[in-house]
Amino acid sequence: MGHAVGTLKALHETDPEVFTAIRAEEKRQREKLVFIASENYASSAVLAAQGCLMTNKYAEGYPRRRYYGGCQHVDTVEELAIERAKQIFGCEHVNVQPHSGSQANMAAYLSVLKAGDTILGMDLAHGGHLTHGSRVNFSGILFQAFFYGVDRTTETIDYDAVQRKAEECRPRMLVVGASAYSRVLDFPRFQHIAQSVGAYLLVDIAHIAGLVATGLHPSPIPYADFVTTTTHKTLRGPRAGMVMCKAEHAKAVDKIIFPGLQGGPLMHVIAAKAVALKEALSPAFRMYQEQVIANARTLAAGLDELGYRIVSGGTDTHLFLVNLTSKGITGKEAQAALDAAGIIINKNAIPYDEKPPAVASGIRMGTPIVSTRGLGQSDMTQVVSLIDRVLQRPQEERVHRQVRKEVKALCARFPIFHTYQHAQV
Ligand code: DSN
Repeated sequence: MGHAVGTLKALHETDPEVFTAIRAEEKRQREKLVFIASENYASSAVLAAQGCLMTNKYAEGYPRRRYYGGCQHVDTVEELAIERAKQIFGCEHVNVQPHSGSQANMAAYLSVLKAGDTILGMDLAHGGHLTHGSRVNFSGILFQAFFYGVDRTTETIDYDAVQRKAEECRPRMLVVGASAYSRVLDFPRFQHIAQSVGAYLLVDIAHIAGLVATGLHPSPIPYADFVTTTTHKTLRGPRAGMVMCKAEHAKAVDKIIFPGLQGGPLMHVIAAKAVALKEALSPAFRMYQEQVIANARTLAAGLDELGYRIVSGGTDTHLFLVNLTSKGITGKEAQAALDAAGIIINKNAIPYDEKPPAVASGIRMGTPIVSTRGLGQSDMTQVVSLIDRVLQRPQEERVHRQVRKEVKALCARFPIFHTYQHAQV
């Protein structure tokens, strides 16, 4: 107990195995080019808060209404997180306690629905999310789930088809949001569809939260009953969730999160959410989000020029899907080859994919991480060429080696984790 709070030196002495794994992960994050659309590098300030001693505190309840004594300081951080979320998103109410996006969605559902009710969400196979009704997830186990998807030709949401589907299945809740859809979502239209069948509207902005926060994607707040998000994707905070809602649902949402679904809130994570939300209020954060979109567009356009088919023809956001069918390579093969070359992406089903998800015909690429490192559009042009060299010869180790070297050199031009680097043990 003699060390300064939370030092790597203490970790090294107590548990060299975990210390070594963390150091190895740090090196991986430093030296690889990551294009996983849902990942980001949280700032040193966010990491410091998330690793802080507020993890020691129990604080069931809400600020100034806790079940434990000694909550003055955790109340401060939770109130800061709440104020900042309201300021950024303009929501009437927010609960910052969900441990994850999945729990945030569960809370939104269970605040107004009961088991067996009908929900209508975007099909996972078309870019939706597991928690929007997939039968292997709580949302598909608890509720009767129906799905809408994208049009086969345009590969964008066909709103008339969503309307027809809603009229057929009469959901109690219409669920909007995606993890692999690159186009702007039309929230007024979704609200119109929900209202026409008497459904609640839940919009999950986990992927696009940073873009919504900075006005680079329209906000669903005026249209939706519930807006959920994770805080670690484009929003660049700690790994966690948040639920925003209309004032009329505030009591039900708070009650279902605690005591309904969770016990003690993770106060260290809530402190880190407050920090991330402060960062999201800065002009630099808007510039960052602009760069995220510009980088995604440049990357997609560059790949398109080399004959890679971009699903829906391009992107309005931080991500896009590449259909690799015409290149004669599966998503799984592409992921493995790029990984060997130091470029991290994930295989992804494309709409109407004939291959199983574990193989997939496509890959998903996102630019939140590389933009946090500081890479710009000219670097994206270099990345296009690196990716193409690997995917032209996915089996050739010589190519992997050469590209890996170039990736490492590119990463070295954009260093990250200064504090870790200087934390000598
Ligand atoms: N697993 C996340 C993603 O990669 O999009 C969503 O929860």
